[in-house]
Amino acid sequence: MILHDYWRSSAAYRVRIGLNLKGLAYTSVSHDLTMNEQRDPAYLAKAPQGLVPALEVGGRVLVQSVAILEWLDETYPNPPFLPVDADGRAAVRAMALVIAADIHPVNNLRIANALRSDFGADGATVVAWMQRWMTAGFDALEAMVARDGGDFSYGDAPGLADILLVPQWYNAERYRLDTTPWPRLAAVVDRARALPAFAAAAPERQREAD
Ligand SMILES: N[C@@H](CCC(=O)N[C@@H](CS)C(=O)NCC(=O)O)C(=O)O
Repeated sequence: MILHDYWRSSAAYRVRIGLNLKGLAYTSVSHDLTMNEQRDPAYLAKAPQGLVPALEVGGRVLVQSVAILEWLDETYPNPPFLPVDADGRAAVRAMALVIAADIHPVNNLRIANALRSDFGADGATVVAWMQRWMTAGFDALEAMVARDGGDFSYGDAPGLADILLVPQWYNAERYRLDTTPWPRLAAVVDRARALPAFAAAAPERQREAD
């Protein structure tokens, strides 16, 4: 498997965690987002949105981190990323979507660049924007994890919600968001980060990390 990757990409970080949890070996090909390498024509031919991650496997290119994680889970069922019951699956997918659909898309690099170039935002304004949407999402997630969580976001085993939470928490720390309002999320993140699959996927452990 070839993972089109970037050490600091939280969406790629999700897939690194997923691959590690499944015990799958992969080769990482880095696309430096600061150099706009994700827009290279050769990469666009594989991944038309020009975003990382993408996973090349068996002659196909899978894109969109959540779709890749669900494909991994369906293809390699153990350990599972989702609970067995429909209610549990809906709860975990809802947690994951708070991040994947409601926080990350408005905080992505291209959005930050557009705020600067098209709307004249300075660095402090961009950081305030990032923090605002992470705060809204984490407020909701804290309540969801209080209801359904245990050692991890849902129950006592790591799953899809944790795979998305840990990279988003990394972004929160990167943008200096005070995370003390979310003690349950913080506890889950600490527990997850202690697991080898999560630790090995961390941005600072990637070869290209500066
Ligand atoms: N929804 C996509 C988001 C992918 C995405 O936005 N990746 C970011 C890095 S975290 C990226 O490649 N950004 C480059 C850009 O905005 O030009 C997914 O989950 O895979």
